[in-house]
Amino acid sequence: MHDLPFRLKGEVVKGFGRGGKELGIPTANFSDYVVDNCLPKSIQQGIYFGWASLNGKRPPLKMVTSVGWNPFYQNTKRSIETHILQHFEEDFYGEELRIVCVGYIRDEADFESVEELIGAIQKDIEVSRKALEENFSHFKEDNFLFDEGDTSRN
Ligand code: ADP
Ligand code: RBF
Ligand code: MG
Repeated sequence: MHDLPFRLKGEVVKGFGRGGKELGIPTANFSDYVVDNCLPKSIQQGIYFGWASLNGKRPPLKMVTSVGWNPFYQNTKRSIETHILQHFEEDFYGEELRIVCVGYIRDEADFESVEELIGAIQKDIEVSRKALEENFSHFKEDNFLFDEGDTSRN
């Protein structure tokens, strides 16, 4: 049913501005070009987990990605947003994000309150962390993530 894994790369752009940071969960957004042209047609909206890299460099980073219309906010545009499971001191807008989505967690949902949305996302993060440490750890070596040959970039 889900055509996994699927892979995407693109520049990190500004999102809706209301901001995952407001929720305490920043998300690096892919551009409309990537959303409209690079997502395999068979991929349904929902929450996926997998591995990411920035600028083709190590280390591989655990991530969780939301694909869809964010029903809680009633967005009219589909978005693809990746939360990396680690703290960054600085923003990385403009950098190249690559992701390999290896597992599907759930469909996007609507919620009664922002607290419930945050709770659901925190649960997704814990499910992802565990799955990536256990059954899906080998995908962190996926060739798509790294420019190994180009030593000037490592
Ligand atoms: P926007 O609406 O512009 O996407 P967000 O509030 O979602 O704003 O913040 C996203 C930005 O925060 C990312 O583009 C990135 O530069 C930065 N950021 C910092 N830490 C993380 C993280 N752990 N995961 C994803 N993005 C992060
Ligand atoms: N938005 C929704 O409207 N419904 C969801 O079920 C939902 N789940 C998410 C799960 C994860 C792991 C992440 C990172 C985001 C999710 N979002 C969801 C998107 C969230 O509303 C969005 O990141 C913020 O609005 C900032 O753009
Ligand atoms: Mg965002």
